[in-house]
Amino acid sequence: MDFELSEELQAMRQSARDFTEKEIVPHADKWDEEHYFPIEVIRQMGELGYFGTPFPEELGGSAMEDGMLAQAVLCEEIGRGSSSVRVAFNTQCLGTALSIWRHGNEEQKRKWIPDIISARKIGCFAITEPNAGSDVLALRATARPDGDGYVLNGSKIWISFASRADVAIVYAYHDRSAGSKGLSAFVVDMHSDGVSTRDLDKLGTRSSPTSEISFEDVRLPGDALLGKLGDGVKICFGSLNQTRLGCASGGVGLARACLEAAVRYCNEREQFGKPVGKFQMNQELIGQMAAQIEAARWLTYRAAWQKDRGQFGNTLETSYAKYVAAETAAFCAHQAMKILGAYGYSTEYPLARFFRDAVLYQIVEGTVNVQKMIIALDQLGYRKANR
Ligand code: GRA
Repeated sequence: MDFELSEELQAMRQSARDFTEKEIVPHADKWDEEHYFPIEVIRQMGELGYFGTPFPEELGGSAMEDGMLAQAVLCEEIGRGSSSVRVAFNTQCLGTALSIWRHGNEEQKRKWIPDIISARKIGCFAITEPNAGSDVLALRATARPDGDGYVLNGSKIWISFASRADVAIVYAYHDRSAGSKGLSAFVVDMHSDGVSTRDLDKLGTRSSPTSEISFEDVRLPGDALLGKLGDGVKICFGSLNQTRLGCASGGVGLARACLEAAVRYCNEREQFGKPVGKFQMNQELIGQMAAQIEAARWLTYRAAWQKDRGQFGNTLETSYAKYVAAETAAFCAHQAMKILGAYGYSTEYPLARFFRDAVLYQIVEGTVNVQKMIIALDQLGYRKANR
């Protein structure tokens, strides 16, 4: 066991930290207020290789042995600056390019991966529907086999980046009568006829567009199918198991931003003749926040480290990380708010944004309750999480 990041990863972490300070932190509040999607920053991250760490060089990646750990490290740094921008790790790597890499054929890999991980093309993945949130298999979209290809119909909701996306991984039933074996995954060109989107407003992460998608008789070529017909469940749950890592890392980043804001305030603000950090009630909050962030980060690193050893099916350990990180983000946002008081509640300072964004981590990519259920069913011996 080695608790040290490699020198290469330490350097990457520092460069992502510098990038976040320079390109994200000064603008994140304004972007959020204006619902502005900073696509140019995401393209820059793509050029810097942030989304390509686990991929081979011939596909434009950097083929790092610890490429998934690198995703966790980079995503935490970006998430510290903006929970909206960190979504890009899921749309450009963990939920899109990585699924194509793990399940696609050579032609699909060459066609899509270099453009997605460089962010020349924006990606998204579309699982959730109005009536299928936690209950994934209740989704209703269909991709009816037709000649050489398929005809896609249905609607998706809460899909990050969909309205700006060039490509989507879409989950739809090719045969509803076959139950879970009738679900398939498709790589869909979002500029196809019959695709339309509508942006949805939300409490937080407002510079990450979130949309409904409508697919109306969209003709998909035969090579849109990812893996084999019926591989949809495997690809979908496999992909969620990677995007949950992105959420966990983002949650750790956000929690850190809250801690940093609280520490700064504790040292600067004086009441009753001394800095408020001298009061034990605030020390208790700082101590709890710092310890929980450490715990969440190590769970996240462990899950990433397993994936780097080929254990992409580590649902249990990924759920531990996602669950603890989501609760830590919410906890730290709340505790920091207690410390900053009116300066936290004011929209002139970033803590109000962190507070709104923290809620997201408890909802997306499998709610906190879904993570606890996965863990509990495994513990009770009812359903093994890693399969
Ligand atoms: O027996 P069977 O043939 O029916 O197959 C079952 C099982 O073997 C079936 O799925 C199979 N399966 C798998 N197959 C291959 C399950 N896991 C795997 C796997 N890893 N590989 C049904 O399985 P089940 O265990 O009976 O599942 P369930 O009870 O239907 O559901 C379990 C559970 C609730 C945990 C699951 O559905 C789940 O994880 N739900 C949460 C969904 C979720 O995370 N949604 C997030 C959507 S994406 C998102 O939020 C992003 C938004 C923002 C953004 O775009 O960034």
